[in-house]
Amino acid sequence: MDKQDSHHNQALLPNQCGSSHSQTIDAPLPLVWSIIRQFDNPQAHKQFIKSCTMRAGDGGTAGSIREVTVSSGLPGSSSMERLDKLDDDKHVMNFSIVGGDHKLANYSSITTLHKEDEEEEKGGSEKTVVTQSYVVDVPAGSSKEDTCLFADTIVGCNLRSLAKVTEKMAENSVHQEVLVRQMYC
Ligand code: A8S
Repeated sequence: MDKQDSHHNQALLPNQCGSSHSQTIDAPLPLVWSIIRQFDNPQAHKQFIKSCTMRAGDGGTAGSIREVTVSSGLPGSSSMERLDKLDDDKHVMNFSIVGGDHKLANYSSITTLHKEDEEEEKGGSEKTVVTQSYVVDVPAGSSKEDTCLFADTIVGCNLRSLAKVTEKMAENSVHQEVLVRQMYC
């Protein structure tokens, strides 16, 4: 078991639900991390975000608070979110929802990155595994299944969007290198 997996073993209270998602991305870890770590710019990889405004801190330190507004058509419209942890060495980021106009009370999410172990292709592309898990209260009148299904759908969309964005960036930087080599070698 990987050391980082311990981050994803969050204890659940009886009125809570949660789950964990992993996504393998065909892009190097530093690139993926550079996108994830931008607490003040979640729209760089998340879907459904209309705007993000910092309400406290600069987004680079724990305690920073952002207010996001989301696309219409979703059950919520805005969310106040606090950065709990941003570890540039271990590649761990942790945030909690602390308010807003939606049903995800006490939502807390943790994202960790690690390099995919692949011995096969040396000099080939580097892959990154992103694991994101969350815990959230089940609202009165709702079931665990429905609450998790909703959060899982959003988390899944966001992870696929992160993969798409960073894979495109990785691909472009390879093209760039080829161009530079063609010009100078
Ligand atoms: C995240 C995860 C989630 C965000 C949810 C689950 C949310 O931003 C959206 C719609 C809602 O109704 C709730 O990592 C809320 O952001 C997209 C506004 C919180």
